[in-house]
Amino acid sequence: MSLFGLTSLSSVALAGTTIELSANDTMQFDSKAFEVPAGEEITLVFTNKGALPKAAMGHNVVILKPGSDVMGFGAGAVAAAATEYVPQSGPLAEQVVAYTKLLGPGETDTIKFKLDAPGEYAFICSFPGHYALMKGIITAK
Ligand SMILES: [Cu+2]
Repeated sequence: MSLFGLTSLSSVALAGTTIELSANDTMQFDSKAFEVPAGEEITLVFTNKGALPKAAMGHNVVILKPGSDVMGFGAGAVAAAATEYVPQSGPLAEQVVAYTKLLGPGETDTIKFKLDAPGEYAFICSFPGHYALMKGIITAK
């Protein structure tokens, strides 16, 4: 293989897959469906583009395992206020694959994770009352 070929391959591998997602003051994610390669590192860059205070309109991204009870998780996560509405123990915590910080206006958080098995991974904002509108699917293939 040529030197050029090797260089190209390594730059592709280093780049990985990056997902950019934002949320706003009307309780909406700007995208609700992503497709990513299973088993590879995914970088998620999440931004809260709103202006309302975090206590009133905070947003996060919580990625759940395939088959999770998304509505049940959203309802139960309300009790985890001390950990930014992401349960850290028990059956709800076991459904979590990855999550961002809870963001106030203008804030960004970047996380890296892998979705090892092909499947449909739901993502939601777990701020109280947001999960009914703020949800989507990441499909790993
Ligand atoms: Cu939200």
